[in-house]
Amino acid sequence: MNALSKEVAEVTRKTGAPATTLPALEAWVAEVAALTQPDAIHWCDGSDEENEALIAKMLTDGTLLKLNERTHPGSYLHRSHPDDVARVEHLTFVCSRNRDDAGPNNPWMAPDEAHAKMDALFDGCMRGRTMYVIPYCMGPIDSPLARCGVEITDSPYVVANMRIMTRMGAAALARIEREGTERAARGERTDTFVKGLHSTGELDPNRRFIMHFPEALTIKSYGSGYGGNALLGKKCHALRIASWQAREEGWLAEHMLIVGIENPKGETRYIAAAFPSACGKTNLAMLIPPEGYRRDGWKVWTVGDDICWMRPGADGRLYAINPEAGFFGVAPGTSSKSNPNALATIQRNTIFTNVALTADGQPWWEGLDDRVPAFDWRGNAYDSSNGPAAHPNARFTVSARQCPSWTPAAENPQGVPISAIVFGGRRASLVPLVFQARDWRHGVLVGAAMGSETTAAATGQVGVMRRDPMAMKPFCGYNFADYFAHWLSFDRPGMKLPPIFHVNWFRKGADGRFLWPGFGENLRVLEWILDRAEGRAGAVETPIGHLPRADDLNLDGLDLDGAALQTLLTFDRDGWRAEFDSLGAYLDEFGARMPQALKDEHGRVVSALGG
Ligand code: O2Y
Ligand code: MN
Repeated sequence: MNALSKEVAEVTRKTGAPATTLPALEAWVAEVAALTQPDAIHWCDGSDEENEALIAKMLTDGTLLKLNERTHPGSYLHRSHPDDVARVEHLTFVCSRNRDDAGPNNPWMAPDEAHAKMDALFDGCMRGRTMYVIPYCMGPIDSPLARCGVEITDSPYVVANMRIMTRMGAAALARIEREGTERAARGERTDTFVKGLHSTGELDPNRRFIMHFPEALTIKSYGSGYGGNALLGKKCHALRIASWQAREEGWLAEHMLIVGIENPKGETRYIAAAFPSACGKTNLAMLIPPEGYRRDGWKVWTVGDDICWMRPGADGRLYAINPEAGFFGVAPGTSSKSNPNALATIQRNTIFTNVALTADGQPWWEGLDDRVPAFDWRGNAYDSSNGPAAHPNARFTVSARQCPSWTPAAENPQGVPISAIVFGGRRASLVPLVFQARDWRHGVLVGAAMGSETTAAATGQVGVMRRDPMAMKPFCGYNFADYFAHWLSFDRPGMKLPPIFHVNWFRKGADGRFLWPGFGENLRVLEWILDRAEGRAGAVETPIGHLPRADDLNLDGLDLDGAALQTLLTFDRDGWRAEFDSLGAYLDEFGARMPQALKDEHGRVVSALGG
């Protein structure tokens, strides 16, 4: 037993108090301990002292390296196993009782088989290790939209990251216990927190699985210590399990950033936007307005950069919270040009994973600046012939509150009202800069049609186009056909739904160069979107939706070639006919479960496109 665990055991012995007042939680922890056989059990309270002790332990055993305290106070580098550097979609399963409930969009395994497989891996896997019990809350601790979970892990790195990414510790445990006690008083089951069991195991890629049991609100993850595979509050809970719960309970758990746009009159409107992984969500969430906009008084506020939980309010509008408390952002490409707010955010109290190091112990990655690092992400002396210095999926974990554009609205327990929903993809051709769906039903089809070219965030090939409806392909915990039906169900009397838009920042010209400058200039498109939402800006109607004309956008001070603008705002009828043929074939893959309303909507656009 190590010193830290001894200390915790001492405290428990002295007070004689059980670690939790909730019998269902106590029983589950005991059951997991019996299976995994740890040397010690540590209930995380989330305190600074606890964090400092864990960091000290990880510095001693080499899990963390201290970064330059002068330039990056309170910051550390973690190097993951070189075979464990990204999410593993092909090993991520939804284990619903009925295979069709998981849908063709998810690898599926029968729950009994999956439990047996995982429990065999977990059997005795924590011998010689400490088992950490992490109570956490996704969302502001006092929010009715927030949901709690408990992650059990043998990784102190996971504990340190969960402390940044969630509201972790004593307050979360108190909420779990209070909710359990209230349920017990009503005679209901008390284990309604999400149960996540994680072990890094031996990091053998052949013994690595991330299993979701949505009907049992349970996650089992073995064999990876990295990001979304191991920080179970994030993709596993807040998207896969939450999307299932959201469908049952009438809300939406989405892979969306939430950003507030304040106009010169001081009015702030919120946008929720879904983009596939590595399409610049973090950059858009922290956008710096172009010079002219800044001068006029525009401001941008960050609520969240990755996940959005939305539900209808009493007034029929959608209200959203960011269930996360931190950012797990991609480091490569982050610079004072691409995202000054992110760069400012990560100057202190940050855990970096798989970045390179300068000779004086500063974190470094491609795109940061023109210095040459001394060590690559594996810790070898840097040699450019070995590939990039930082791993392309290198990450920073940092509290959202450190972001200069962070807004206290992110702590509003009721959430922020959403004025527009934006879908986007990385499309080199065909898809215009921006268009607005005719109505909610058309907007759901636009979301279902989303596609993007793949990048390094998920294991696999780079640059291949794949469909990624609502950016939820790797994250929807159930059959996409039922998911589209759930989205369509919001279109009902009494709802005041936000308009839906599609953007494409990544259109390329014949010379292969991006046509749109992106970054802060994207605010010009967001301004049009918000004006449309309020019935102000002009547009031209086409079969794919409403497109702005050049005059409808504020392009003052933007140096943009006329031909480029023309391409960005053009509707290519023949190209869209082919696109809709391929979309029809995709929707058919879901068979009879695909809602007729969506097929009809597809048919409506096909007719409008003409034969
Ligand atoms: O979770 C990971 O392992 C990396 S992928 C990721 C991280 C933060 C936010 N989004 C993503 C994503 O793939 O969408
Ligand atoms: Mn994401």
